[in-house]
Amino acid sequence: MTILIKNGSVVLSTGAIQADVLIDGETIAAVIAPGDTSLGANLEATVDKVFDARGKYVIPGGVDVHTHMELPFGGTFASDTFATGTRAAAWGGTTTIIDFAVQKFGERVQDALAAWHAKADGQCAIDYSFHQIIGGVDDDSLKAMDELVDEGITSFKLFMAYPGVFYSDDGQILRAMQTAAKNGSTIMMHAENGIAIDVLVQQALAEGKTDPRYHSLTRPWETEAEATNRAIMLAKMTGTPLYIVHMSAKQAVNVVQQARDEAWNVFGETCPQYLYLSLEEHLSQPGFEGAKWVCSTPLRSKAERHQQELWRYLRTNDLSIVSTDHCPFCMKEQKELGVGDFSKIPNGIGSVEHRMDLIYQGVVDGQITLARWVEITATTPARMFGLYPRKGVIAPGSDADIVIYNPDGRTEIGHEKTHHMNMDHSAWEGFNIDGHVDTVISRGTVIVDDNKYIGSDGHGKYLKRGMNQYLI
Ligand code: DUC
Ligand code: ZN
Ligand code: ZN
Repeated sequence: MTILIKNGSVVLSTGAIQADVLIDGETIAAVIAPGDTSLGANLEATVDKVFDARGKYVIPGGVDVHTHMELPFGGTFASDTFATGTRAAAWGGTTTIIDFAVQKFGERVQDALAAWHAKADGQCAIDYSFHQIIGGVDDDSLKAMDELVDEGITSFKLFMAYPGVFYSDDGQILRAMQTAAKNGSTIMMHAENGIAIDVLVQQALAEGKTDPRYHSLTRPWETEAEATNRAIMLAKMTGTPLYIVHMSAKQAVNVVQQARDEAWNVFGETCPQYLYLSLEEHLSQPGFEGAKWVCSTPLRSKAERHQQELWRYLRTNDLSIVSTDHCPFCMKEQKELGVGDFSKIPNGIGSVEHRMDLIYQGVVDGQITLARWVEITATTPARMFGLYPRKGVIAPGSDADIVIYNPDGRTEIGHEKTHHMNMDHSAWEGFNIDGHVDTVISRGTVIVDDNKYIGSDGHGKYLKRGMNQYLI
């Protein structure tokens, strides 16, 4: 199958150019400058399908490096399967996800990884890969990290939060970082001081403070900034690259900024929820409504102006990537587990379908440039996690993962009946975007067009990854 996308504005992390894009099979065959007839004066007549992208943006498919399909959490499982979650991702212009395989304490890492393959293989609408969560650092799991790197899993997530569940103490973190420093992989860190948070949670509950908003009030910014600093210092001691996930507190990103000013290999990620949603407007809604917005790190105070600072840090590249931390739970029977006790509300928000749109709105609002939109949602994620130039760019030889984005379109996101994630509500109800995902192509196959999903479960291939391409 050959496809020609003509007359569009091809947006790369380096800027936009007028060009046609020729796809042959699963890859991009050529990016053709206006007036270049070297592939034939009437190329259009020779291809199988033509898209006219006049007035539209032609961008690399989104790369969401932080999702949790079917994550076991708080006595339940994240409600999207790999089939439903990747379909929803496709609707929103994301053509690659990296999900987290979970090793729990006492489990073999290899078995945990095999279990994740069993959930995902043959199910995905788009290409996918895994990071590995190490929930029990010991001699066996450290050895397994080396094995996994050889298999193309080049990033490992540790938790400084959730004592008794995913938590690693500083000694375990140091050992895992030493291993990563030797085998060249990247450590991803959930940086919150879980020991301090657990004390604050117990104290709040003892005082009868049970509403969802106490989730944020018992995880103050200091717990994020302290853990971020500790993670950076431990990483510095070992020389491992460190990627801090889902950052929400401006003070924590300031710590990342200081490390980056020293030219240390430290990187920060944020998520749409921290750029748009807040403690006051969302988590504090009356009754149990606020449970929809319980996630960790938590939504922060609008009055403290974290959102403006996070956008600024995206401009300065102290935050390098916007992922979703997609971790959906229904209200019914899932979030409801925490009625009367906020600490029992499963943590997570579903956004995998909306990331490209929500961050495009940042372009419309003047927060970031068009090129930076592509950079933080596609190009940098691919480079950070060893998928570039196969993913994250429109260039000859790259996979033909392409989105035709219409800046004159409109996307009303939110309502349960209009999104495609397996959730009975939306954290994004009422958000309207001045743009629209018109067409999505995954490895040369059109999977979304004209407001219709025409892809298939199992089209997505598992991706072995190389190393982080930002190391100095
Ligand atoms: N944060 C969430 O919100 N959900 C799952 C795990 C996490 O770290
Ligand atoms: Zn986390
Ligand atoms: Zn996560």
